[in-house]
Amino acid sequence: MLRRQFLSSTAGALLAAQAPKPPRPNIVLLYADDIGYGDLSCYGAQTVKTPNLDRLARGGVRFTDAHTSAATCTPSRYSLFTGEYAFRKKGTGVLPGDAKMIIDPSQPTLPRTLREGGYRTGAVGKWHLGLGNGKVDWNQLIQPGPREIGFEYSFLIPATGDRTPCVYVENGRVVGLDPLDPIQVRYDAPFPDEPTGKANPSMLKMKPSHGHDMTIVNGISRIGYMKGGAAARWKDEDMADVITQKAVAFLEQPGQEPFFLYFGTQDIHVPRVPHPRFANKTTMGPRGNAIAQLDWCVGEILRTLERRRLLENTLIVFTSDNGPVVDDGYQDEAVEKLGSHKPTGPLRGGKYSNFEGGTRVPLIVNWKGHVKPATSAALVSQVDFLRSFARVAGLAAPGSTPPDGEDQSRALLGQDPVGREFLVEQAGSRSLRQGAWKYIRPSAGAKINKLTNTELGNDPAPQLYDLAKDLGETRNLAAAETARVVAMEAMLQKIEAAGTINR
Ligand code: NG6
Ligand code: CA
Repeated sequence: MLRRQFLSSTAGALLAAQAPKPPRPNIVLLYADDIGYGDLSCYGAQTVKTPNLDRLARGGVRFTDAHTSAATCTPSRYSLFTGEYAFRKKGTGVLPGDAKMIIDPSQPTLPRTLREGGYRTGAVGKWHLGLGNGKVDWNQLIQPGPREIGFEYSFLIPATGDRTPCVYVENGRVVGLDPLDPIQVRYDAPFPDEPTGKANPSMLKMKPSHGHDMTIVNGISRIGYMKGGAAARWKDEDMADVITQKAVAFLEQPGQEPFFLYFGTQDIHVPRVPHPRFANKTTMGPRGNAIAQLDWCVGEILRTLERRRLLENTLIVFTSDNGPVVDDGYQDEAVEKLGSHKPTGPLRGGKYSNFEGGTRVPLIVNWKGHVKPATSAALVSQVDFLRSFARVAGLAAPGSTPPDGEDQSRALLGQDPVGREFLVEQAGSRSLRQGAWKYIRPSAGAKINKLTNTELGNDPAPQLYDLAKDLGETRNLAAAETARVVAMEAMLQKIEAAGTINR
């Protein structure tokens, strides 16, 4: 508060006297979980309708070649906030729910850059970047956390919907915790008197298909164990309402612009337990209904901005953290009721995969009156959001930002049809995109994830695809184009070496 008042009374007055104020849009980053390239009706889905997202896309730029940095959540979010490829830092794979925070508070981050530039910053929803220093006492103030990397306000799902602890954490404190019923969380062994899905399948309202057989919360067994905190445990059915209400409250604070809101939905990650009012929204069961619920959440955000007459002054970005998966560990009829729906659209693979389905996701950028409605084939990556949003906000990117993120603000605003020259995709192996060429580095990993039935794209031989002619990555041209393979492997190594200063 003090800082804001000081800025507005002195520095702000000086600036105002010198030059007309450039528009500094609010930035709302809507970050869905596991939404695939083909999961929205504005990206071709037929069996689910996403009218709010479609409206956002109709009024903005809809990207056809936009990427997360990785094919799973934690590394993608790491890159999103730091502008650094996650492969540069050890320990940035999918985290357990009791992991320490993996972003070093001394690192440059998107929220801190905006906060230091005068933005009010908030994070609501899925975090999955770890909290605390490694030995979190969930009954005390939990830090470091979002505040230490630049979010003034936070209301978090600490890890994932399927991982303990199954409680919300607001500004570092577990919400609704009864001090007489303290919480304990562990991942190494069960608590003797706390029921698990493995030992008590009859207590479950949704059974696991693989894994997910540990502590039972709200009739659903999870990954990880927890004990206590009964009053604080979430109800999955209410989660979308709870986090949307928190996001709306953040947006509604009067006279507090510009703001930056990161809104990370639990939808459509497992367990997929949308509110019963979405029960019959699609014929696809919980996975389809969770997409409908996600669209509702987006609609509530849009309606709030509209009500506050902020649409002309707000850059709204919608995207996902990795590609789609159908059976990700619960018997939720996703496979049985999928029908003709194609979660990856025309792409091969999906979540966890080196193929395009792993990291190519929907991206919609909308800024009423500033962004011309269009479809863009520009190659863009979330690793660029730090530098690009800093530019849009009229701020200098932090000097020590690692080499990965670029200022792609022109591409993101629909003014440059090309975007990046190259980008790295991280899954079991690593891939390099250069224009329409896609090189997948040889890897000894499994070809198929037998649990999720995903083609992982691992192969001991190099793979090279020409996506301009073969978007579905079916014709490996590596043997015919050996020089290109050698050049792309060399370039990948050069990119990897360029960042060794960053751990
Ligand atoms: C996997 C989980 C999966 C999901 C994923 C992380 C099992 C068998 N599978 O290990 O259900 O939680 O991790 O998803 O436990 S992500 O979107 O957060 O990266
Ligand atoms: Ca995810």
